[in-house]
Amino acid sequence: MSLTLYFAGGSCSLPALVGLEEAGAQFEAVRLVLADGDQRTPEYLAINPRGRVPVLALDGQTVGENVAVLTAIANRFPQAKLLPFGDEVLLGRAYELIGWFSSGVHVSFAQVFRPERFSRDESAWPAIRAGGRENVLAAFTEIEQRLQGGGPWLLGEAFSLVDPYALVFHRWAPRLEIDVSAYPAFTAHAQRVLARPAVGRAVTRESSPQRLVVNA
Ligand SMILES: N[C@@H](CCC(=O)N[C@@H](CS)C(=O)NCC(=O)O)C(=O)O
Repeated sequence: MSLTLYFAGGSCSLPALVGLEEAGAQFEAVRLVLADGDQRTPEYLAINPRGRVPVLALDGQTVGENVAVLTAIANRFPQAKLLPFGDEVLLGRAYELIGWFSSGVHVSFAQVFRPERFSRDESAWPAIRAGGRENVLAAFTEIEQRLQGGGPWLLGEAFSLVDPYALVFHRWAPRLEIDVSAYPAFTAHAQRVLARPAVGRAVTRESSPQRLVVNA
């Protein structure tokens, strides 16, 4: 069964890339450059009409959205223990966090990065941005408190794909001029995630030359 991950550097596709690297999977990694609009090309819109990453193709059958992509990867490689299948409380917590990251924390960042998605009225954008930033700060406080209450990983003793997903937001903090030193447990967690060899390989892939061929 062939596996292809469509991803972009610095984006929310990082946990999917980490999952494949943690599992030692054989896969093709196709890098998009969002700043160049690769996600809006007809070639990519045929893969994901929403024009977003990540997308995982399993034998050419595509799955989008982090919650689904991460589930598919964890399910494919059970020996890698990427999600705590078999422990209903921990699994519930994993999906609670993945759901919140995808539909809450990510959306708060989008309010700051892409206010035009929330209102066509440009005069509303400063308020949308300000509200998004406040929501991100509240989310960082919650993540900080969770990690101070128990660790070293977000689900406790065991690493899971929730951890590199949280790293995505820590990496975006400077773009909102958030001082991460105010979140010491979250910052230590980000460093712990980055120290994993598989995460190092995923980060290296983020700047690999291979990319979706546009207008070739
Ligand atoms: N809800 C989606 C969000 C995916 C998403 O927005 N991805 C961003 C990268 S972080 C993207 O592809 N952006 C391209 C664009 O907005 O044009 C998920 O969790 O997978």
